[in-house]
Amino acid sequence: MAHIQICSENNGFTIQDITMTLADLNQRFGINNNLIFSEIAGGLIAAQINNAHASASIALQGAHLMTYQPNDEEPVIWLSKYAKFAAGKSIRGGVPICWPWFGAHATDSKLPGHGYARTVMWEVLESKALPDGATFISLGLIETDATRAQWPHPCTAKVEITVGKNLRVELVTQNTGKEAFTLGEALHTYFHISDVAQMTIRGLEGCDYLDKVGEPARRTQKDGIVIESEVDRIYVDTTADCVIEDRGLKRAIRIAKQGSRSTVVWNPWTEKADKMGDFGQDGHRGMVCVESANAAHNVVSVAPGETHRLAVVYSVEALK
Ligand code: TA6
Repeated sequence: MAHIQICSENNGFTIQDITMTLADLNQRFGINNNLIFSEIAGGLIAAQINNAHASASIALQGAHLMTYQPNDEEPVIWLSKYAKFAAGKSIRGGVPICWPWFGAHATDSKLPGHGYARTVMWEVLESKALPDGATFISLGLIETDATRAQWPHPCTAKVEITVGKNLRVELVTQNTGKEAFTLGEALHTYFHISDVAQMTIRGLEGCDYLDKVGEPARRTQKDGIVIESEVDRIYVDTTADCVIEDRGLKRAIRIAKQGSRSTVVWNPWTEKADKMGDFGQDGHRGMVCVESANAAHNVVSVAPGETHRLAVVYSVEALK
C-alpha cells in the first residue's frame, strides 16, 4: 500500500510525518466516482472530481486547482502542457495560491516569490457532494518549522473549493495569534482562451494600475484591456467583477470576487514565457492571468482572532 509522506524533506522543511495511504484518503474523503484521490506525475497526490456539472483536478501540494472544465464547455482554467510536477515546485497554470505575501517578499529576497503556500503540503479537511450536484472540498495548509521560520505569525490558512456549473474558490486566513499581521495574497488564476488576439478584459476601465513592465509606473486604464505585448499590472482599489470576452470561443468568463481590492492582469508574452521554459511554443497565446488579490497598498491587516476571506466565483456566460 503506497504510503504518502504528506510533508517532504525535498522542500528542506522539517519532516512532519503525516503518512496516509491513498486508500485511507479515498476511504475518508472519496465520494464514489465523483471524487477520487490518485497519484499523478512527480509523485504528487491529486483529487480528481467528476460530477453532473464539471470536472476538475486539485493537487494536495499547494491546494493547487489545476483544471476545471464544465461538462458542456471548453476548459475554463489553463494548465500548461509543459507544466512541471515535483515536490516543492509550483505548477504552471491552474489557480496557484499566492500567500502570505504577493510578489517578492518585502524584506528577504531569499524567500520564495508569491509566498510558500503553493509549494507546501495541504491536507484534506472535508469533502461533500452538494444537493445541487456540485462537489465541495476544503484543504488546510500544514504548518512546519520551515513555514513558521518564513512567517512567524500564528495563523491558519484554508481553501474551500466548490466544483459545479461554476467554480468557487475561497481562501480563508485566521489570525490565531496575539498580534495583527499584514497579509498579501492572490488567487493567481490562469484562464484558457482561444487566442490572446481574440480577447478583451472588461471591468477595470477607469482603474489605476501599477505597471510592472519596464520602468515601474502608475497609470489609469481607459478602455477594455487588449494584450499585444507583455502585460504585468496590479490594478488597485478595485472590487469590480472582471469579464474576459473571448471572441474566438464565443464566450465570456466572469470573475466575481469578494474580499479583494486588487486585480492583477498578466501575460508574459513571448520572451518572458520562453525564459520561464514551461509555456511551450506560443503557449502564452492561449492564456491570460486575471488574479483576485490583495497586493501593493491593498495588503490586508488581520487583527488577532480575525478571519479574512478572499472568495471568487468563476462562471461562463454567452458573449454579449
Ligand atoms: O502575477 C504576475 C506575476 O507576479 C508576474 O510578475 C510573474 O512573476 C508571474 O506572477 C508568475 O510568477 P511565477 O512565480 O508563478 O513564475
